[in-house]
Amino acid sequence: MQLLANTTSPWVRIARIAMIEKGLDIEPTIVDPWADDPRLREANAATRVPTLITDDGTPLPESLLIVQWLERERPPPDYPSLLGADALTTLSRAGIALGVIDAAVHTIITRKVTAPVLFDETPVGLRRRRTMAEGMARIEGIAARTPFAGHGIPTLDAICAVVALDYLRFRFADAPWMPAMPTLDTLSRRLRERPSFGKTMPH
Ligand SMILES: N[C@@H](CCC(=O)N[C@@H](CS)C(=O)NCC(=O)O)C(=O)O
Repeated sequence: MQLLANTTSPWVRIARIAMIEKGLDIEPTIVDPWADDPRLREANAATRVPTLITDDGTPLPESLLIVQWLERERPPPDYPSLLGADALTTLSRAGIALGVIDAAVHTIITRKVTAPVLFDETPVGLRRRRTMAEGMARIEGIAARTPFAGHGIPTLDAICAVVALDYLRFRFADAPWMPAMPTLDTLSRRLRERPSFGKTMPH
């Protein structure tokens, strides 16, 4: 099994955390998706990370498909459930964080082809920023009212929330529009003690 990955992508991190929590702690194969690495291009027509290549050589792109496959291949009770007892609530919460991650990655990628100010201050750039700020404020509110499963095995909502938070701290460190997120910061610090989160911090 091979995981084509890089060290910054939040999508890669979701897949890696899920794999490690399911007992598949394999060393990722680091590739640069922007350099059109031939191994990545062959395995994934979209040339994006993460792309998993299973033991029988089947390429599996898309972080959430990898999560879905893991849940099917390594189901509870032998392995931890990534969906928890209330799958709908878990997925609904995860959906907010995924919107944030998408907006953040979109902003960073668009900056590659335009000057930062040019994109960030455009109507679309401001819309992406609003998604990040509002999405994280909502997740923070939810986490403060009904804690994520931060004490036990993290489910997909906690994984996505912390991946979103750590990615924003990594890419938009001093952004004045970032809401205060004390509950999520605490959750992130606590989960970082787990190898799945600790060894996959963006860098
Ligand atoms: N929906 C995909 C998104 C993957 C993605 O966009 N990966 C980025 C890195 S953050 C990438 O490889 N980009 C290269 C490109 O867009 O050409 C997933 O969930 O895996």
